[in-house]
Amino acid sequence: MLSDQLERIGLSAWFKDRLNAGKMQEFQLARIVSINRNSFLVFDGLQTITAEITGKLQFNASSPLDYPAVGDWVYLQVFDNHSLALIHDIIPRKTLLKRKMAGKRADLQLIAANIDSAMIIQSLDLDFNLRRLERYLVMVNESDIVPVVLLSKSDLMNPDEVEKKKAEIHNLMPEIKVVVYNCINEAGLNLIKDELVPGNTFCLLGSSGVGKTTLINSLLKKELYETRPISETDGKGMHTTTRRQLVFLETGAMIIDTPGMRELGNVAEESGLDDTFGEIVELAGQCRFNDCAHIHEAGCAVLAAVEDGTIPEGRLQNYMKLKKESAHNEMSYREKREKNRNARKGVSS
Ligand SMILES: Nc1nc2c(ncn2[C@@H]2O[C@H](COP(=O)(O)OP(=O)(O)OP(=O)(O)O)[C@@H](O)[C@H]2O)c(=O)[nH]1
Ligand SMILES: [Mg+2]
Ligand SMILES: [Zn+2]
Repeated sequence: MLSDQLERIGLSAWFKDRLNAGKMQEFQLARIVSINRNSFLVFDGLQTITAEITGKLQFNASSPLDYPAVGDWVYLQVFDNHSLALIHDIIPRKTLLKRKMAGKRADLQLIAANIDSAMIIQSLDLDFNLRRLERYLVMVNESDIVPVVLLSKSDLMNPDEVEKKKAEIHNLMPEIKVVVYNCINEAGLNLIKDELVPGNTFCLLGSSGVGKTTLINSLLKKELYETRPISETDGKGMHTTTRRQLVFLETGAMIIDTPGMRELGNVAEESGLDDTFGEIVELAGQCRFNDCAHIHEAGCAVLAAVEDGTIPEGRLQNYMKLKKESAHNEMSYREKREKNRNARKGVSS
């Protein structure tokens, strides 16, 4: 029998349908709250327990995908009055937010599992950047997670500026919800609360210093997690949060705080690109040549749209850049090594 407390922390019908009857006889269920090296903090709706993964799970793991991520549901074996626990397996994931790190062998990093909606935060004063926003959107769209854009620190901007920035996003991506707020006088905070559907899991993404942790503290109505002012010299965040952390709000919504990313990493697949740059992909279908690269070709519908101002040039450039990265990622590790070796020998490929 599955108890209410698991439903309260996100165990919806989707997961219940995918539970293994045999494993349910042997183990209990819990959700990964945070990870510190080889030690996992899990919550079963009643207790927080420290756990490790079994040697078998470790032995069978062939990629980072095979290890638990924050937000994952796992089969847990609990010993000795909850002083020790073992994670035996991961329940199938509904969604998985991940990124590719350039040039590293173990180049896949799991950000969070079983997220319903990702909140991408940019601060209105220093961090607002459409190209970076597009990059985040590609990552989120690729995982089939609904994105919401939060523009923070509205107390530092005059309302006209705020409206202008909001309109810039709306003009490019009319289908994305944008919420303006700040944590000083809490304007807009209720709009964010409206987004936080009980039983759903959210994830905060964005550069260091945009106010991710401050938002969580505001929602909790207490200074539970550490925040730090951004640097006075370069206006950048101090990388205050160092670990992903699943937080349970009183309302029943769950929200994962993440450390600000130094580099966003590359995009992995084409799907997220197509979703994020839908209007460019659509126009590309109208180019005269099937293999149009939209650089200088005659009859290029994309360039015509840039020309007449429908598509900002920076957006097209960002699309091309991300597409190139994506193609590069498609190459296997071996191919990359080959290519680098040839480059060293002066062979062009
Ligand atoms: N003026 C103003 N400052 C804010 C607001 N929200 C956050 N801050 C400040 O911004 C600074 C950085 O906030 P954090 O919450 O630590 O930022 P973070 O996104 O969690 O950063 P990392 O953990 O490094 O990724 C702190 O000094 C906050 O007080 C806001 O709405 N208005
Ligand atoms: Mg933080
Ligand atoms: Zn074209």
